[in-house]
Amino acid sequence: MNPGSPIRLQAGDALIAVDVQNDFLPGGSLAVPLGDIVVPALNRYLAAFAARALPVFATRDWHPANHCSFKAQGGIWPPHCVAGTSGAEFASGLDLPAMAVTVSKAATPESDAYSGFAGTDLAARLRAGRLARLYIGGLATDYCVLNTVRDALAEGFEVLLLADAIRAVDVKPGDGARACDAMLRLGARSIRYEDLAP
Ligand code: VGL
Ligand code: ZN
Repeated sequence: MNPGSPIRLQAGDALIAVDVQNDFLPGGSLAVPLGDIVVPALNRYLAAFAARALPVFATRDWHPANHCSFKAQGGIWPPHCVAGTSGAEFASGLDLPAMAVTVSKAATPESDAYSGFAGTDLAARLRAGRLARLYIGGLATDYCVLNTVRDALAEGFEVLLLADAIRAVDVKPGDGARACDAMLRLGARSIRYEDLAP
């Protein structure tokens, strides 16, 4: 349910595809349950952005092989998204435009970063492009999407959470739903593709 007028894509809008990488998809080393549904879901938004020549950013986990979040180093995750491996590649079916800006994060052994804003120039790039309203979807709802949305709001951006283009890890059942609640409480608006003006 999303009362209100249809959303018109406009100058100042940007799409942020969070960590749509092979290791987070079925068959990957840290597969998000049904994570692959975000690919066709995001592709619809990507087509709408492409039709209006609006900018797209794609964040990616870009870990060294000895990253602190991996179990061998005392972290909680299996190795995933090791820089330069096929698991770290964006999903091949994701229709990223040639102009998409890639934002790599958590690229040193000691730094973990769930947020696309943490230790990156994402905020500066968005401001330089006079981008104010961010459409955010991808993986995973309860980690990188949650933290990216939280930082985006803290940085003063308006956030439209793409409710039909996110999936959760759900280490604990309900984590994804709780993350969604938290994002809405912080000021994000939850939208679905059908809420866009044709
Ligand atoms: C993520 C777990 C570990 C994510 C990244 O992209 O949500 N989750 N690293
Ligand atoms: Zn990671």
